[in-house]
Amino acid sequence: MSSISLTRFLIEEERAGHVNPDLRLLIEVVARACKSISVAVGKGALGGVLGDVIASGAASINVQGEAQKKLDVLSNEILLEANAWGGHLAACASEEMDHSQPIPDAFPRGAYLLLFDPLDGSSNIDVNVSVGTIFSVLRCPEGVEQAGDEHFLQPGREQVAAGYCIYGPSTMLVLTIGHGTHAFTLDREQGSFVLTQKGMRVPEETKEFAINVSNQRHWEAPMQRYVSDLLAGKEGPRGKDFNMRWIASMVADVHRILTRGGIFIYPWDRKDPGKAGKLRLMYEANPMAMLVEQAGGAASNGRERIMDIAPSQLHQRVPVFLGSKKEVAEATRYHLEHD
Ligand code: AHM
Ligand code: MG
Repeated sequence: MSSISLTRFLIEEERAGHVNPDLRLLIEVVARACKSISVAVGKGALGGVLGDVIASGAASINVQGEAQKKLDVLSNEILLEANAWGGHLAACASEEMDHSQPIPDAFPRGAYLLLFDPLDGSSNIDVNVSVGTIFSVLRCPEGVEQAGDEHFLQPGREQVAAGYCIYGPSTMLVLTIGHGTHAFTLDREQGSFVLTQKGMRVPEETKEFAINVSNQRHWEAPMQRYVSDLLAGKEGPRGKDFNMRWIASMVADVHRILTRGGIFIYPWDRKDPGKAGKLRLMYEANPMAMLVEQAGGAASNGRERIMDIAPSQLHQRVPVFLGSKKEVAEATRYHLEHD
């Protein structure tokens, strides 16, 4: 059978009533922007894009309090520029920008809101390890003339599409429009994404976990107990040995989990209690939660379903437990039993 491009896949989904032309166009534009980011990432040192952004002799710090990489800024610009003129969006919000940005007056405004982490895992860029772009699409509430931050504050279950693009040995786009999670691989010669896995499934059980264990002393009690039971292996209460992986690029860790199962955890920790963990609800946790749930997995903050959390701030942080359904339920049980 001939290969199925992203364009053909989306047109067939439109015929099936799963997507409308505006959302289809939006996804195509995001995919096109990801191809440009993939080219920039792929050039590495030859493109002069590695390292931090330096302004007035010091590293430039973003709204998250983190040093910005040149590729963070470039990827953000690529996504904003690509999405400005299509007429399908009302506004964009990004990990790299303090506030959401409405579509410029020069262009027509559409019905959707786009959120993105333009280059997730960017601490890995300079060491040539996989990074990625994460995105989430919401509907702009009806009757809103000029969308602002408050219009983005919708629970994750309201997402109409979510995905990521991983820039690894191959570039892959993993997408959901609420009818399964599907993977496309970039054919670099043709310049198009080709469907390579329809209906990804996360195995319900796992023997693999992903966590930055260097933070262990800062975790709360049920988290300490959960991980020490995993580490106890066959001899412990879990009765089996677990393996551990941590890439420190959420996109790459989640991609592994969508491919072969596992649990990914970035828990709440005491280091910075006000921040509730490191990862951001709106453009990291929610889109990954939708992708994982659509593949038969689960996503929790340790107590409740991530996609049921009502956000109060655009850059809000949240503890994240996602992946194999039974293991996420197990980690959640440790927390609920403790409360
Ligand atoms: P970023 O969006 O600034 O790149 O931060 C998010 C990343 C995730 O991709 C990854 O899971 C996590 O930070 C790694 O954190 P740590 O450095 O604590 O291992
Ligand atoms: Mg990120």
